[in-house]
Amino acid sequence: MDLGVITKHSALHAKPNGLILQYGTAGFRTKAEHLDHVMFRMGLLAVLRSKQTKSTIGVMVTASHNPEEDNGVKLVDPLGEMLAPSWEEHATDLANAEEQDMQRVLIDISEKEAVNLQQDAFIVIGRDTRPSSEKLSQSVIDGVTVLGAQFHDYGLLTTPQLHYMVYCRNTSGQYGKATIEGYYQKLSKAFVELTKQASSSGDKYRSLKVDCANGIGALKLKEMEHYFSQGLSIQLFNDGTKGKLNHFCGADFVKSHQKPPQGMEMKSNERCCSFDGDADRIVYYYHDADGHFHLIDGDKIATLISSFLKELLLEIGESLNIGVVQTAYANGSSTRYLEEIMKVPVYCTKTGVKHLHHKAQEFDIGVYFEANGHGTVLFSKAVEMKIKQLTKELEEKKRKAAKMLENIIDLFNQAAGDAISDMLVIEAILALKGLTVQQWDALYMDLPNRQLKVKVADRRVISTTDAERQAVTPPGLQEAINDLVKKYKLSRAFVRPSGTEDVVRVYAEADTQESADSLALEVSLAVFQLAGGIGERPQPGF
Ligand code: NG1
Ligand code: ZN
Repeated sequence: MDLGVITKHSALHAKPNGLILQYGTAGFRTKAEHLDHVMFRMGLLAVLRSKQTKSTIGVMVTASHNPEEDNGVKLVDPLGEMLAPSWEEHATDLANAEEQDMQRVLIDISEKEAVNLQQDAFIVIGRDTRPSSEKLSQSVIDGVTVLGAQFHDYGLLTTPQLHYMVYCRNTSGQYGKATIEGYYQKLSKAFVELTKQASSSGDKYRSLKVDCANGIGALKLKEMEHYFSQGLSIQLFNDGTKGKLNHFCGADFVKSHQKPPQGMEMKSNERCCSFDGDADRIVYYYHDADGHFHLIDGDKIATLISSFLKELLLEIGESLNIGVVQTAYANGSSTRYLEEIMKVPVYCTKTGVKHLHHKAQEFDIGVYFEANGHGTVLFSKAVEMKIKQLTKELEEKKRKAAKMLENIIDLFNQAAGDAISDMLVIEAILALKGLTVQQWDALYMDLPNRQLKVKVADRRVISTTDAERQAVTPPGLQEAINDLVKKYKLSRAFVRPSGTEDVVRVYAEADTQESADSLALEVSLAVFQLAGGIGERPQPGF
């Protein structure tokens, strides 16, 4: 390491005095104008991680569903996974080091992690469509080159596409080609093969309306559309030509407001979906004939997918170990349906896909989705090999099912939750089963629920256990929640500090919307009182 050169370049990406940031659930995220030094330093850190793992490391510049003014950055580990926890700490230390301490922190990390500085390093970089992203990704590149590493800048990519590139490069092309065409070809080939099997009982003409949150998803779907147009026709809305990123649109808006995005023309019973700003989340929805809005969230996506996978496994006569992973935000009805009706084991982890991803790896087939629509399905290597084998061995009918499974394995992004890949799987399953969006929705009825945010002086006063379903501190809070929950039917509530916003999140569900709203408000007031609320007290009316 040429420390002199690093110091000189670092001064061009000076850290604002006193600014402290945390590598959170999804990397660093804040106002774009505060992130230049973080980008430079994450470029440096990515190089160290690459040298240590002797693998390609990814750096993605995005703030997902946050407002356009924000930005963020996260590192992608060798198999397309989120950064290892010890390195998240290094990221936080490095981002927060004052200018004069930066060198020492870099050396400390290298020593602690036994990084061989002579080792070659390779970094791949992607960015979303935010106005600030191009310049910020240049700062990442500055950090990478100062440490003498090689890199490839993919430019505009969805977050899951960058994960895909990292995964491909570290498996010597076995997973797929590490190019944008490679991604399009792999997914659309599997999709077209899969949907060819659909009988004519389904909708003859498969079409879907997609709200792209005015983000990167629009660009990439436009590029990809003609690869899969045989199986599906899509109509894009909020494609970034007019509106602002994530503003009154996108998966996060639709899920949290439980209403359609602006800028989308919905007719009754038409199947619609929304991506978020970096296209790693997807939710579906429709208006019924009475004009009522129906949301089909990540839980119902997981249910559709796991029931289809179970059917295929039954068909080929394989009893593989399949598990569904959720978080505390999963609707109670979905958990009950999966466990009691479908007889699939369900596991709950802490919020944040890295926790779900990790748990899902324990199964032959691990289906994981956050309620907000972020998820995928992981297949163990052994299962993948076995299915490949079965496509050659079995008798006709079974072979067909095995072939479908093989296509599904190819279609799911094994490196990360991916709105494009999830959309294609869902569309294929609906076509194969001849299901309408209403029939899918009718699998079970969601329990009415409400999510609220409470501002407190320091959200770290709240600590939790049992996959965030119980508050350990501050004292008395869990008891208060327990008492409130008892007042309502089919009720459940929990609170946790957000990993991406400076707020405490409150979740409540109950038998009616009024009860869920009222429980959420009462729990918010308890948080406000017992956890140091600031500003206005939580008020009724959402
Ligand atoms: P936080 O802010 O920690 O609740 C949110 C989402 C997560 C995850 C991350 C990363 C909810 C309730 N929380 O985390 O599920 O997606 O953002 O983007 O949806
Ligand atoms: Zn996202």
